[in-house]
Amino acid sequence: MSKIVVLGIPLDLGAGRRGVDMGPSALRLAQLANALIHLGHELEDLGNIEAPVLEAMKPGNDLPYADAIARTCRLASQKLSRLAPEVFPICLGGDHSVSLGTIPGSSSNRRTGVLWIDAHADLNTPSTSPSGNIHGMPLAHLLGKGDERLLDIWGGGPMIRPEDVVLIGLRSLDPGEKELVHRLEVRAFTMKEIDKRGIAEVAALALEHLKDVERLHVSFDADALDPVLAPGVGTPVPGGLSYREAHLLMELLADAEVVTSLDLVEVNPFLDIQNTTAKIVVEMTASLLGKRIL
Ligand SMILES: [Mn+2]
Repeated sequence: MSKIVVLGIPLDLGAGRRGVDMGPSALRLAQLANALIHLGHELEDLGNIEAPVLEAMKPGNDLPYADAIARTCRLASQKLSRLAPEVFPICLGGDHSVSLGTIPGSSSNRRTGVLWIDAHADLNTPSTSPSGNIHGMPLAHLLGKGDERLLDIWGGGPMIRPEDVVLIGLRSLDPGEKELVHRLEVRAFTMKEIDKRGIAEVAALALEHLKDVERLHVSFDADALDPVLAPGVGTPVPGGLSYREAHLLMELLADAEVVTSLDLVEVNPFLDIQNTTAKIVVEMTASLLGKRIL
């Protein structure tokens, strides 16, 4: 059993649609803590990192809100980096830009692998992004490409190696993201790969690919799930992971006993139906942390 720490990061400045700042509340109200305590884990909730409110800010000219996002992510990273290495952090977003803080913060200064479970690759840079929204850019920055203010969260340059990243659930990429996946040779399992191989084989290949890392961070974007199941997300894309595919992926990751930290991001209760999306994400988390059918 693990010692789990929960940290909310109610940041929505990286997203194009509002409401994802309520994600931490939605996940807590969906009984995240109880679900994990029930499995025998020890859990401490550290509350939320203070995140700026859009209405109280002036957007910058170039990359809107980059300074505020960098500040919030740095606070999250500092808080997480003070945890003992054996503690398992669960970070509640917020939009996916929070991973700019959670991944360096959870790395314990070790070689860290990242399993990015998402409909999108989040591999845009400010120069390739069609929307300019930073939640479509965190993975590119973690790989060392993009805006200095965001790279500076961990002191500049790449935070992780391209060979230590695996993407699962992809079905919507911009041209610049496709180019970066090919150029950096990032291992990417699109929905086509999942349909062809089955999620069990994909999980095994992903784990094999990441076998040399010392820490393994799972960054789970709720929009990886099919929007029929999980409608409470800002950027839904049809044809996502089914209920069982997502559970099986989590169960197989749990069996491997290699995951050391987790993000749960992009849950938007404002766009949801009776908190369904947060409830499913909590179920997925329980599977990742050892809930078994038998
Ligand atoms: Mn994402």
